[in-house]
Amino acid sequence: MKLAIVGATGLVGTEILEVVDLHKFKFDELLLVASERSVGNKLSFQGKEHTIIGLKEAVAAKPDIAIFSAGGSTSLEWAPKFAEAGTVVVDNSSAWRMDPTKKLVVPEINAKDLRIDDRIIANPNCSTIQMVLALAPLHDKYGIKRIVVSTYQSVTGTGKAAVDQMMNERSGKDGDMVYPHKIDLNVLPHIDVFQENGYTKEEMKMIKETKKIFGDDSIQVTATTVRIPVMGGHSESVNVEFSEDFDLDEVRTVLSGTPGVVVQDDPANNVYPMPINAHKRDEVFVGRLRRDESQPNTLNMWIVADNLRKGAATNAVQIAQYLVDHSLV
Ligand code: 2RA
Repeated sequence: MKLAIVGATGLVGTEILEVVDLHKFKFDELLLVASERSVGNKLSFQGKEHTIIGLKEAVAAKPDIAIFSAGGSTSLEWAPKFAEAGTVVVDNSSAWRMDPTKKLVVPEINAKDLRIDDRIIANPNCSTIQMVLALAPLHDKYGIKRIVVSTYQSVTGTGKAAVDQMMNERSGKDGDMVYPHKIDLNVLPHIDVFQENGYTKEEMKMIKETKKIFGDDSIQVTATTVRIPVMGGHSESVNVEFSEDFDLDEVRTVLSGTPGVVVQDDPANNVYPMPINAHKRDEVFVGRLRRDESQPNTLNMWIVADNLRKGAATNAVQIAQYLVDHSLV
């Protein structure tokens, strides 16, 4: 098994290496790939020193799997080249997610749809992954009609420069502005670019990706995505209307029995999911479960996950592991 990590020096790339190690993902050879400016630098992993290589050299090495976290333009240009060389690409960017010929995979939900000829596999957006993982078992049981979601997203979703902006503001230091406004002691209802319809690209990703992952265009979704000055992960307030009525205890039981989901729901004892507790965890945490008393068959949920873990690195490594376990690579 020859594994390549493309974008190995970024926030997500670093997290992918951590998860590869933690999950004991087996490989015989590891290729750490980054932009030209990092080529030749050394990076130690599992007690071994690796020299970072460029994309051309990585394609020529014909890795079995290449996990990409290098931005959409790099994925658009290079994922097909790796695929042509016989590599299976698991891509964290949005480049391929809505391509009708590509699978958009959260392993617990739809890895079973993967086939041997899937050479470029898209990892959904972090804010989508945590929401659909928690909603999937409820969709199976009660049938989702409509989702209203508001997110509270960590600055790590933007990358290292955004973390630096927040920490500089917090310590009173000058530094580069990644966001159009201050982020510390503030919130920005603005993630990615605004579209003609007044939604941001991030909001449209949640809307479109949710429908694709559930394979059901009839599900109505609306989203407001907000950046907040935290590090540990993304939080989401989800209001979901079902076709069928539900029993709250049954909802708790179903969620508690869902792989990758942890229910933390005991408000009387101040127990509910928080990003500070989700940091560096692979699970999706669900709490504040309560019936929406303003309309029938509708549930309110609070969903928190580390966006660099299940929202990116963990999901991607789980896809890679599924490929290996099912001889799809
Ligand atoms: C964000 N979900 O949080 C987007 C991309 N990682 O910025």
